[in-house]
Amino acid sequence: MQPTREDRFSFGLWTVGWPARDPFGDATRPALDPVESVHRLGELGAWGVTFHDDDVVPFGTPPADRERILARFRRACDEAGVVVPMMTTNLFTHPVFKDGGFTSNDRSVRRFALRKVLANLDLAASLGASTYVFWGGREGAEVDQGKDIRAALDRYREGIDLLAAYVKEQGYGIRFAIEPKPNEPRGDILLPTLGHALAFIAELEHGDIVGVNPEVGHEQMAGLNYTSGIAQALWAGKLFHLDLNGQRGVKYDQDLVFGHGDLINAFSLVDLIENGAPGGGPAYDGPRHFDYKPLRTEDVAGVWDSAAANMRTYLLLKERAAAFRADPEVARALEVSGVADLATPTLGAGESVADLRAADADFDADKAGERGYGYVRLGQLALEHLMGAR
Ligand SMILES: [Mn+2]
Repeated sequence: MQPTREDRFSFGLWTVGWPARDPFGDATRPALDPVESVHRLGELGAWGVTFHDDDVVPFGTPPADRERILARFRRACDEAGVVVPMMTTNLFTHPVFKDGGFTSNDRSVRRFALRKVLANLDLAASLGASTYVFWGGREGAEVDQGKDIRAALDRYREGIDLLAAYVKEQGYGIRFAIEPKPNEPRGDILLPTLGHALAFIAELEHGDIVGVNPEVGHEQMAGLNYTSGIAQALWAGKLFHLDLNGQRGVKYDQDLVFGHGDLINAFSLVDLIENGAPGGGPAYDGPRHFDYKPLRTEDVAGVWDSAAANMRTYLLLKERAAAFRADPEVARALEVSGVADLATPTLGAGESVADLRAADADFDADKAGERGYGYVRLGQLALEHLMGAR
């Protein structure tokens, strides 16, 4: 179960680097040097690190210091054999962003936010990142009367389209991934779910290079099925990145270790992305990115234990999912449930509405209604493989 670079595991520097300050208490751990985090993650078997601009170069750093900090960081990545597959912007910590970045009611703030992203896009391209994430944690409101949501979506679209056009002009080869979240830190956040984000992307001028970065906990905070949402993102050709973690039900954003929440859903997720391509094999070949927080109760040794736990859980689920797929009893149960039958188009080739109306005269609704679909048996087989009982 030793992770390798081929597993494409990546971590946000803000995850292991979180000093565990929360709204009720002070930091319980020292701040980590990003250079140390790069080395430690590389030793644990991670393939990549990701970061917000301010995670590596603190907000307001003078240009000369910025270059020195970045040179040291690049050297650490080279030495550790770790790549930077994704980058993002912090448009939420500084007080200037309290009413949002792209959708602040203050136009001067919106213009500043765009300049901050532009600068970091240049850095992302120079570090070889191929994905740029947009999590709009402050793009939202608490007071319905205080935010014109239609105007906010106009400004959101204006911002994303401007930045996407810039990336195309520069030939950076970067794709954008929008990360939905229903609430926290704002009372209500724009693009609260994966579905809202997909609908927004369809309205963009440069939507061809814009997809989604769904996070386990964020969808589950809205009571939604993460695996099902990921399947729709794949169906739409928009799964550009994903954030793995754990969440236990509809409550604040827990950012638990992957699998330390809804484990059954984590199992179906790994099965989908590893084995869900038509005919089998991985349905998603992008980074397996962990966006979690080591518990506030952990010391620095516990931070690295928790980082390793994410990867180990993923690999165990991958192994269990392979066993599930290889089990002949599972194959029989899938057949009883008619899972593969859903791939057959409902109308035959060339069949018209008139043909449809005329056909199946002997269809007996009462008889068809008697069929059992055997889903409980299928679910139990999945559970037993997950538990190592088969
Ligand atoms: Mn989260």
